[in-house]
Amino acid sequence: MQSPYQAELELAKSVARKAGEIMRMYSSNSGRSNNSAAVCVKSGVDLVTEADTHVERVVTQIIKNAFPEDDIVGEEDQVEYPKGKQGDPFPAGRIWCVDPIDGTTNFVHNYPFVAVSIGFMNGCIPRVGVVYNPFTDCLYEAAEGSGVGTLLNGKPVRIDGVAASVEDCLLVNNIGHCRYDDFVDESTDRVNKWLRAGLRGYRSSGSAAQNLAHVASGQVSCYYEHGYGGPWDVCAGIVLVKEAGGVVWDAREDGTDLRMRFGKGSVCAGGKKVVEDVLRVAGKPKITF
Ligand code: LIP
Repeated sequence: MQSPYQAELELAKSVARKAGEIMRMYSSNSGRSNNSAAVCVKSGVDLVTEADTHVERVVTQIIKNAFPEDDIVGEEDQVEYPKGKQGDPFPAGRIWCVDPIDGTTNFVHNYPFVAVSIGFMNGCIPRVGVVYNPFTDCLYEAAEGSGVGTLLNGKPVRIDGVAASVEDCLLVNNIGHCRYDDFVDESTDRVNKWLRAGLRGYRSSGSAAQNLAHVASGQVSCYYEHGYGGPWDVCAGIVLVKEAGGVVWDAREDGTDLRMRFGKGSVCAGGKKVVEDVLRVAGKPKITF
């Protein structure tokens, strides 16, 4: 069986590998512990490098050449794209959602949780996802209706099918870029609650796309983030997790699939049972974006 989105999947994979070459080039040019890409601060602790904009330019050009009618949303704003305010739903057409370097802070520090994330959605639903980490050479791919689920370097993977509660859960939780008091307090209170409930293991990686890929392949049991940066962080990963047997819910609502919206969002992904328990222990977030 072939996915109805096979052409988009093939393009996403080749684009991701090209993006990876560029990322490695910036990284290997450096003799220092930090890589050679010039760094700018977008806001607060949110960084962007010349490598992010370079990768996004190349990726969007290749997609535009292959599918000239499609829209593209890229984190670094290199192209014309559908725009919306925080929380607005996406338009329903064919839209590519690209994060050229997810985990930019990690990239700057040569910390290897870094990935390019290429998602494709149609009718507001993510249909194709490719996440590629060029430093570990791991390529995760999935396309709706392919019949083969999620693949890691060509081999099928599944979510952690064992974890059912926080006590047997390896949880990855990013805290994002907000640094105001209420946000920091709410984020650390949540960590306290999980730990007091006997959480097996707590990790924080700095890359949403990498986290979703790790959930899809069962390398972590669950990923929670209240305040991820934007739809490009999660679009591809949603497909990876769902095709691997998991759920990707909006952490602000019970049992609701994460919808593709502009701006920051809130996510909890993993096997259904463990997601329910992680959300139960965390309680509802109060901060709104
Ligand atoms: C980052 C995410 C991370 C999240 C940050 C940010 P960037 O993306 O991957 O999970 O915590 O808020 O969105 O900025 O490195 O592409």
